[in-house]
Amino acid sequence: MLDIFKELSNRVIVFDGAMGTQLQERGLKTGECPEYMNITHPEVVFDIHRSYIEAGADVIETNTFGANRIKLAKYGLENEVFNIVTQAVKIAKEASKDKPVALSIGPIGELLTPYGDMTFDEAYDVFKEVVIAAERAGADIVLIETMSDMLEAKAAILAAKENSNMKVICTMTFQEDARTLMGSDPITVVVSLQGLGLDAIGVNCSTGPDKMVSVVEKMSQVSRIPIIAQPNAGMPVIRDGKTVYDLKPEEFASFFPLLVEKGASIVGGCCGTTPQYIKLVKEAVKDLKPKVKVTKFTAVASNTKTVFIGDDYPLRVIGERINPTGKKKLSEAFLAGDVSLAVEEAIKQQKCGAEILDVNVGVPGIDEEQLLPKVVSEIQNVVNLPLQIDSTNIKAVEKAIRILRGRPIINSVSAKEESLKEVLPIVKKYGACVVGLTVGDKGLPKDRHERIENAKKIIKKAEEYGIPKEDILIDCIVLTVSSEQEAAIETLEAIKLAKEELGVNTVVGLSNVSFGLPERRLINSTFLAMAASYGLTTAIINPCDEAMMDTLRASMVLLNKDKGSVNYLN
Ligand code: HCS
Repeated sequence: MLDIFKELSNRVIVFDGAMGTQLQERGLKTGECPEYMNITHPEVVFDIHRSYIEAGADVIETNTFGANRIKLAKYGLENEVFNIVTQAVKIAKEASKDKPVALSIGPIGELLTPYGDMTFDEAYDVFKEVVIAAERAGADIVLIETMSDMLEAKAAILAAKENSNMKVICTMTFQEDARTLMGSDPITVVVSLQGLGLDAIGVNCSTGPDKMVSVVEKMSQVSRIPIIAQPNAGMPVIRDGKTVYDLKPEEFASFFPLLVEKGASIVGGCCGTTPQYIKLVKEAVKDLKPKVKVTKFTAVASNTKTVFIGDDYPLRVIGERINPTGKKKLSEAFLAGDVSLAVEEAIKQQKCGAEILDVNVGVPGIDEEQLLPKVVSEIQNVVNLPLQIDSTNIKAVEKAIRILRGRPIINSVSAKEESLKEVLPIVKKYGACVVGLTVGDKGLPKDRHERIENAKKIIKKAEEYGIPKEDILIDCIVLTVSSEQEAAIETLEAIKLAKEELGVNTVVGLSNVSFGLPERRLINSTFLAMAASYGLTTAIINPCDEAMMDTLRASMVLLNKDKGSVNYLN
């Protein structure tokens, strides 16, 4: 059997083209169930697969795009998922012989909350049923396609990863403005989804190949995995009440060298394409080599926005206010299951200039596993900032991350064995970033060297789990200068060493530094400016503290990280 992922080092892989529009051309009427053709007209489906193989496709996609119980229920076929998927895989395998078969999974057809009523768990179960049937029938790859909502895509990816051993590919659909229907841009999609264990990520449907070029180009800026592009045969137009695609096969195929140049290494077709299109695509890419790229970056994301972190960017502000410690009202609200105060606080911090929000619901006696996901879900519905999930209860962290749109930071892992063992597998599984606390077996670090030793231990262990150091923010631990005056300078020096010796990003929560001193805001904001000049990349602060934010804006001008002083002047 052809291993397409190995083969990618030699050549571009070609998937097949459209199924739905091909079925229509071969007799499927409006209102009929396309996937039921696997049962009623297997010879038609077989013939489509064979034509694609003869055209040169390396991979065949099953006729299962809508074979989930929710979509099938529209035809009274909700109990036929297993039969339809089994039959679809069987037909594809017969037709493809030694070529891999990819299970096509399209959107459920109902929106997830808050856009609709479906929950993440319900979506997960719908996908799981399809995945299990397909693997049993012998499918090789899961191709999750035409997704508009990153959370629905995530439910499908996790259903595939957790219930099968098949390779998993996911393509999202972008509109002409290069955003999905739910507002996600190509960079945000890749940053958010690639770390979930995907084998390739990309774009399909919606537009023709011309409009896809810039989407692929953006994706490849942040992609650590192969990129797939499956365009339509041009933009759909309605003619005589029918949807048609106007781009001719020759013109369609002519864009593929450019798609490969911009970073696509797996290509194919979507609606309106036929075996003739795939034949010409195959010819167009047959002598091309996929581009080899090394992508190193640190970024987190919400549903609609990516925030890059690092030396080349301004110091990023993580809002610290959603934390009940020392806050009576917020603690009481959380205990009563009321998340409205946390949501208000999120909105307020966004207005004040936070770029990421820390979310902590840790009140003694609270059911964090239930509350943390609820708070995260409500906050992400109203605020478009990436989130930092802050809890020592790893089960609560995992539950919150599952239903989160975007890429979070997990706060935190320490250099202690049990913490590394508990937290890093979750960081890896969900492709998150993580705060690495430079606290080890000896407790709080006494100087810069102990901080760096602890940081090294975290980085090494993370690498063993396959987590690159770009995904770690080393917390250089701020202690109180009023009890130990050298504490602040040790933190600052550790920030510098972490950057220069270890090449990692850093974070601090800095209000501790001034504890017990008068004029705390003065000490805090001065320390922030100093930390910025030592190379700090991220700070956990109160973004509504004007002294802090003013100092930060001024520091960014002086450090040449606010080009044209744009933020400062505004
Ligand atoms: N592979 C599916 C995608 C539809 S958007 C089809 O029918 O061609």
